[in-house]
Parts: sequence; structure tokens; C-alpha cells
Amino acid sequence: MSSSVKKEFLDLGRHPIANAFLKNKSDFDNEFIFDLKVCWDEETKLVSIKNFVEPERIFNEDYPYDTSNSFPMMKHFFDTAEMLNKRFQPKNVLEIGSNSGPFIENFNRLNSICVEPCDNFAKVTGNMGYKTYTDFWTTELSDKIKDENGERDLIYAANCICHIHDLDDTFKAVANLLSDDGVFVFEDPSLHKILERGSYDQIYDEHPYIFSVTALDNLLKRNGLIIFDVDNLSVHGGSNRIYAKKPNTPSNNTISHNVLQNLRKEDDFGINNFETYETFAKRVQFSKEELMRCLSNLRHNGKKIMCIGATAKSTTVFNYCGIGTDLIDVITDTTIDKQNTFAPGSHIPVVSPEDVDMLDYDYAYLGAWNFKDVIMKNQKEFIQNGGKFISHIPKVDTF
Ligand code: JHZ
Repeated sequence: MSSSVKKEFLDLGRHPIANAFLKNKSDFDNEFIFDLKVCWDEETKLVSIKNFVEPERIFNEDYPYDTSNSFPMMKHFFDTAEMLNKRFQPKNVLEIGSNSGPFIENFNRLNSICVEPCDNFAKVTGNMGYKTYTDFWTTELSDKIKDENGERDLIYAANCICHIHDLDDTFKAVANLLSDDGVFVFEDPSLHKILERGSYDQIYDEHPYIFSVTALDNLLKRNGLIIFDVDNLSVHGGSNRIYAKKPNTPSNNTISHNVLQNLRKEDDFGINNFETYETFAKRVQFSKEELMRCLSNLRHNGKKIMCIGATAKSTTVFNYCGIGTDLIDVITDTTIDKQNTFAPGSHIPVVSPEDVDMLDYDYAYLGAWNFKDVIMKNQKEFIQNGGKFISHIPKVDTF
């Protein structure tokens, strides 16, 4: 990356690895902890965390985030695959960060390749019959894949590119493997939506970068790719799907007006001004004070509080605000690998939803606020019994 000036605007304090759930109480004293500070690059307009955590500490055989645990995300990937097939009719596909395969399973096993550094998930797609490279995405790997399989018509990645430290190498590696008329499609949480909603909890070790279309436009261009379309998605509290290609490709892939529209929208919002980030930092501090006031008052009045969703996001909130078992008794999560563990840093027990009687609780904090509608639909009995929810997005509230 270039040596341009990075201005720090937010200090979220000391944090563990967001998805490093602890199996035993004896692990409490051995957690890896780092300073979570956030910067803005004046030249590229890229937002990044200051201290990167070695990827091997995060993405290994114990990585627990399994997309197949979220029905809305499974549908999202099915619909995405169908749309991409119709729009581009790729002869072959490669997915970077294929997790347990919810996207790639919609493509032919013979022409599709997975790249996944987490051994546990690489085994899953391997067993499904997909050629899977258990490795991190680099130019070296892209060279190897090209030698062994040839170029690719569609390279796809969801919630993965913003995880990779060396973006110049990442985009060069994509351009290297993409056929002349190929498309690179990737989606990640949107900086604009995060700033708009105050969802600072999208910031954690796994997200060294929070992308704006503006910053991606700058970075892709200098690595031989251009953006030709953008979709604004509702998933993960607001994401952008970026469509990129090589410039001067044989087919007439014109640049959609969505690209300019997004760049204008971001500029109008203040993505290009440091003051916007300073204002955001003040809002984050206020959100912390309000959430602590809300939880402490409820506790003081004898209310019982639990949390639904042991998300990476909730790790950020609990560690930034200093929330532990003094305020929240337990977290439920549908992911088997997260159950019967303790949440990173806060050490709040994580259990299966079946192990908790919701009627024992007065309030449920939404750790997975991005699935608010689904969760509320599933909690009819809790609601009928007078149960209420707490969320800090877009502002601290009970409802
Ligand atoms: P969810 C992940 O973050 C991690 P997280 C990752 N780094 C990334 O980039 C992003 O997403 C964008 C559970 N659940 O998707 C399932 C319930 O228990 O918001 C999941 O563990 N009950 C890859 O962790 C978690 O909540 C429910 O009813 O912030 C949701 O995690 C539902 C719907 C979900 O991502």
C-alpha cells in the first residue's frame, strides 16, 4: 500500500478476536487482545483499523462463522448466484472465501473452484465435490490456480475482500486470473451505511477495512480493474456489491449510472471529509453512554436481560462498552460451534436457544440487529409475555 497519511478518528479500546469464542473458563486469562483504533487515509479515502491482526489467528480450523446458519443469507446467496448466472452466463467460477459453500453450491462442480483458508470449511466444499484450495488469496495462489485450471469468467467474494490486508496484491491477483471478458463481483459492508446508522460494531479484527465505493474506485483503478456497476444491498445492515472488470474488455460492458450515483451520494454524505469521521466518533461515544445507561437502569430495576446472536458485532459492542455478565446473563446462538462457549472478552456464556426459556427474561438485546425482523417474528411468545428488545442501531432504544 502507499505511504499516504492515515488520520486516526476513533479509539474503541482493547479487543479480543471477535469470533474467538472460548471453550473453557481456563482460557479467560490467555486471550489475544489488541488496540482497536480506526483511521482514514487522506489519499485513497480508505477506512482501516490501525493494528492488523495476523490472519492465521483469525481464519483457521476453529473459525466458527458458518453462513449456512442464517436462512436469510442462504436465500441471499441463492438469489445472487441465479442473478449472476443470468446476467453474465459464466463458463467457470471461482469464489474467494467460500465458507461452507452457500454461494458456490449453485454452480456446476466441474467448473467451479473454491478458495478458503479455514480448514473446517474447505473440507466441507471439498466433500461437496468442489476443487478447493485451502489457502489465503494472494498473487502466488492466483498464479497457481491459473496454471492448473486456466482463467476464470466470474470471480466472486462475499464478506471476504475487506478481510484481506494487502488490497493491492488482492486486486492484482484477481486481474491476473480473470479472463479478458470476465467479471469480478464482491460484496462487503458499506461504510456509508455504517456512518449513517452509527453501526460502529462492524469494526473488528476481521474487518481491517470498511469499504466505500469511493475508496474502491481508487484502489481498483491502480490495480488494473474498473468498477462498472454497484448494487446497494440490505444484508448485514447495508452492503455494496461491486462489479469490476478489466478496462477495454472485448464485450460492451458499459459503465452503469449506478457507479457515478454512488460516488456522488458518498461525496454528498461527506465520505471525502475528515470532519464526517470526527462526527461519527462522537456519535459512537454517545451510543456507548446511552447503552450503558439503558442496561444499568434496567438491571437496577431488577430486569433480566439476555442477548440473541453471538455476533462478531456484539463482541465489539460488549468490549467497547465494558458489558459483561453483570448486565447480560446469557447469549443464545443457533451456530453449534458457538454454543457452550464464552463470548470473547465479555465472557458471557453462549448457549443454544433451546437451553434458554425466553419467558425467564424481560429484555433481549439484539446482538444480530441485522436480523431484527426474523428474530422478532420468531419471538411471538416472548413478546406476548411482555418481553421487550434492546438495540443500539440506529440509536439506543427499547421496543
Ligand atoms: P451475522 C459476520 O459477522 C462475520 P457477524 C464476517 N466477518 C463478516 O464479514 C460479516 O458477518 C459481515 C445467529 N442467529 O450474520 C447466527 C441466531 O442466533 O450478523 C449467527 O451466529 N438467531 C464473516 O457475526 C449470528 O446470529 C437468529 O434468529 O456479526 C448472526 O451473525 C439469527 C437470524 C441468527 O454476522
